[in-house]
Amino acid sequence: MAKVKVYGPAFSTAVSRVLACLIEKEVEFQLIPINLSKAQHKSSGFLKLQPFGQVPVFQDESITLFESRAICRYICDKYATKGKMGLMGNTEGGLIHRASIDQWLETESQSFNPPTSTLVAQLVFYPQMKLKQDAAAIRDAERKLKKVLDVYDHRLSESRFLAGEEFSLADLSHLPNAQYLLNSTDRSHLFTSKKNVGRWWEEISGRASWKKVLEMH
Ligand SMILES: N[C@@H](CCC(=O)N[C@@H](CS)C(=O)NCC(=O)O)C(=O)O
Repeated sequence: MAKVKVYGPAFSTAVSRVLACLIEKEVEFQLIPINLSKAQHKSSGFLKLQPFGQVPVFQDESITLFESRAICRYICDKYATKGKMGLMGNTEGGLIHRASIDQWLETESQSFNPPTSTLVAQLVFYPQMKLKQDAAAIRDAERKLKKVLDVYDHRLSESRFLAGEEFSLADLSHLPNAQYLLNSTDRSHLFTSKKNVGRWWEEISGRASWKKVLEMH
């Protein structure tokens, strides 16, 4: 079987979400480097694959996809019988478990990602790119993230993972932004000060798949 292709740099949060999913599912892939600082993602060739000029792009046989969470859902469905099972639920858990995973995946995308991606951009990438930080945007994102993590801490007092007792795509999807905030900024306390969030982070970030992604950064 031909390897699937992922276009983009492994340090990109959206790219590393897809890489973590592929490694969990034991799907062989080829990572095709795209140099963001040389604006390769804005070239006419790349825009034919991804009309918004962003990474990642994913190719498997005749399908070309963008949007990291949609790519991960596709990988879980297409490679359902490979690698880690149940990332998007299983027959035992049925519709209710799958709906719960979808709920927390959407929560990641709609509630966790906006403040965390602002903080990662402002606190990690802006200094590297010598861009001026926006103190008001940082404050606002931090305030919003605290509220989201209060909800998470309560949820994680009831269950080991967000969608129940099994690690799922919903947990995996949080790894990239959380990794930068916990390890590349002085804001790790936002997570570690919360007992259940801290315990959850230790468990999900300790997965062998995620350690492999970090080695690729
Ligand atoms: N919602 C998209 C976000 C993609 C995205 O924001 N990619 C960033 C890297 S993490 C990018 O390409 N940034 C360059 C740009 O927007 O010009 C996904 O999850 O795939």
